Amino acid sequence: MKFIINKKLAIQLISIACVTLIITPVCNAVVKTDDIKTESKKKISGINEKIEKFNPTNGGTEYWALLVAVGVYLNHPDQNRPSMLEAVDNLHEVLLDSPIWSEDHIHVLKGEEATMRNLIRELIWLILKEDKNDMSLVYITTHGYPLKNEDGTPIDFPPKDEDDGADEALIMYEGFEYWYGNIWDDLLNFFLSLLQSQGVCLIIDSCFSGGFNDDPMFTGALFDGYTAESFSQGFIKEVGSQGRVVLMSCGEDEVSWGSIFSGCLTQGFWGVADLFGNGDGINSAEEAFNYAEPRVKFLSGGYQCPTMLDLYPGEYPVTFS
Ligand SMILES: [Ca+2]
Ligand SMILES: [Ca+2]
Ligand SMILES: [Ca+2]
Ligand SMILES: [Ca+2]
Repeated sequence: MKFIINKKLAIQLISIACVTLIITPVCNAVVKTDDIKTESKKKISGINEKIEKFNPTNGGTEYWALLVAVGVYLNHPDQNRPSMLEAVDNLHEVLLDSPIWSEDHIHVLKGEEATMRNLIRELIWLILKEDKNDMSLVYITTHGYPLKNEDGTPIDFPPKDEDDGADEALIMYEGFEYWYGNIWDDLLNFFLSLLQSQGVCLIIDSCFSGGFNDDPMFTGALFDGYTAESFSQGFIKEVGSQGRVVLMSCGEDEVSWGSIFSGCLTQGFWGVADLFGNGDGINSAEEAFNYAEPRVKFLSGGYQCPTMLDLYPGEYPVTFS
């Protein structure tokens, strides 16, 4: 089991262990964790087999990631959130600790570089790189908000898909200055739907992130008669049937506090998710969410309830313990 970590992660893990002791409804939580660790170690012999199965150089499955943290905002320093920049670095580091990830398959966009223009450019990079036996992960953390007119009425751009009448948007570096500096859920979904990957994991840590629970496009009745090609004018190849899992830091009508959700997920991907999960040596997106959800609720005093849309068959592997 790969337990090479930096001090920051060690501190976070210790913190989460303390929280676990508080909120786990059993008094022998430490003993239980040790037992799970022992059990998990026994399975290390089988880990090579699993790595082989997901090995990019073996089965042709490559793992691609686009990690985005805005965290600073043009002419609006009061909105800056340094924790977002730390969160993306920690996630990046944890992914690289796992043998299925390589540096040249991960692009990180952060701070002043995290403009709308660069986001689109990087999404196109991802679309051009991946293919249908690959896995793609997109992580975005920034401020979020529901789209509204000046008079406060909600805006739902086509497709009209909002029960609450408002699409959700994410603020990029220039987004507090220029409305076109932001990306809304339909547009992000459009780009993600162009991915051929067999598995797509989208993680959003922002206020109102629960609104990013959209089904992939080009598969529902709404788009019958259309193909990705007719939208993109030949820009992209065919779109495969995509299994998607979306991890969102809160509900559609809630705010997110700090980077609690990102921190818990990253601890999960570091190895804790599988310890609290099925112990098969793989930290899946679903396990990381199940680990993070109660802890985020607790740490936010119940005001932040993470949500998940799981359209991925089985569990989406993110890292190996
Ligand atoms: Ca919409
Ligand atoms: Ca909405
Ligand atoms: Ca939405
Ligand atoms: Ca697992």
